Amino acid sequence: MLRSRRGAALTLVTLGAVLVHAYGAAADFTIVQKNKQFSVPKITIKLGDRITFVNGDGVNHHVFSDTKGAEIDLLQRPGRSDTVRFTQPGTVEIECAVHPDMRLEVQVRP
Ligand SMILES: [Cu+2]
Repeated sequence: MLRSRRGAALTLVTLGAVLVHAYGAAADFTIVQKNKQFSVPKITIKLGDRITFVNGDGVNHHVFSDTKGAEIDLLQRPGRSDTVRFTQPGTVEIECAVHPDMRLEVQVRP
């Protein structure tokens, strides 16, 4: 009995360590939409990191991604911010449905 309980506890600790390894060091980044552009054209992050998209313009933006498995759909009035966590490694192409010239490439490293 004691042995199985200890085994269960060890499993929990191991699971916790795996989760901490996956997301514990997650970083937060901010991308601002200003003058109808993303603040950078390209950003490299790690799996589990978050990006907060801030509409710093006086017009609406409709930030979206059709990248499979990493779809985003953010309709943003001026001043609005939304945070997205990236949980799939690879390249995520982000655009604005209102302004076709707005493009952002997010590289998510495993
Ligand atoms: Cu826009």
